[in-house]
Amino acid sequence: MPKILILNGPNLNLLGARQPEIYGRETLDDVAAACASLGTSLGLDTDLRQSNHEGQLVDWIQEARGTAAGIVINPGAYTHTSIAILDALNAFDGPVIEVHVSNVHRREDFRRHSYVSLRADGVIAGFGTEGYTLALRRMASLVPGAKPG
Ligand code: CA2
Repeated sequence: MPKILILNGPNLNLLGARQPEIYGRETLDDVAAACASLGTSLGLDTDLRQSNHEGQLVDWIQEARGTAAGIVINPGAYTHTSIAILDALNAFDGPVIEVHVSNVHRREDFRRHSYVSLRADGVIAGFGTEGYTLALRRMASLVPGAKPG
């Protein structure tokens, strides 16, 4: 089955633990389980990872060349700062979907700019953690060998 790498940046390990009014009550483990289950019905293997370190995220994106068919990424605050993550994504050939749990356009101005959006094939924001499964459904339409619903 084609593999989709689901990457998460800094502080997203705190999902479900703090600020539920912004980020909801689901944990990243809940997201991983929901993606794995949906992935099975879509014919996609999923691999969800989180790191607080920019270089680790860059390493995983580089590793995805040749091992993953697509990347779903919530880069956390690196969304707004990281040219390194943008460069790494530009070296990846498959589809890239950017996810934000919160509606970044209804928050501080600095959250409205995303380096990653310069590369992303699509952006999902403000749908809570459901954004990850929505991204996976879109991946099933974009990746050869999947079973779109
Ligand atoms: O809305 C998103 O998904 C963000 O990518 C989350 C980032 C933020 O810097 C982006 O602007 C938008 C922050 C992730 C922090 O996650 C937490 C989750 C629960 C509690 C505290 C932080």
